[in-house]
Amino acid sequence: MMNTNTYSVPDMSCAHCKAHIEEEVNKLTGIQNANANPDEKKLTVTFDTNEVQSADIVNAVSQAGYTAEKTQ
Ligand SMILES: [Cu+2]
Repeated sequence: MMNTNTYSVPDMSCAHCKAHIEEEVNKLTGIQNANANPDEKKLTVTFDTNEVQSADIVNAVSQAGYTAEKTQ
């Protein structure tokens, strides 16, 4: 099943952060779309729940060096 989650990423501040976060999240299997917005400090991810879980997305953002908290 496809699901879209939104995460708060308070320490994301510029286009470099955006690119880095999106790259790490897109490495996961099952990601359909990852869009990081540095102005709103928000990450929106659409993913297949059969292949990847929200915790994996949070971990990928951690790998990039940022903190993500699920907001919806
Ligand atoms: Cu940055």
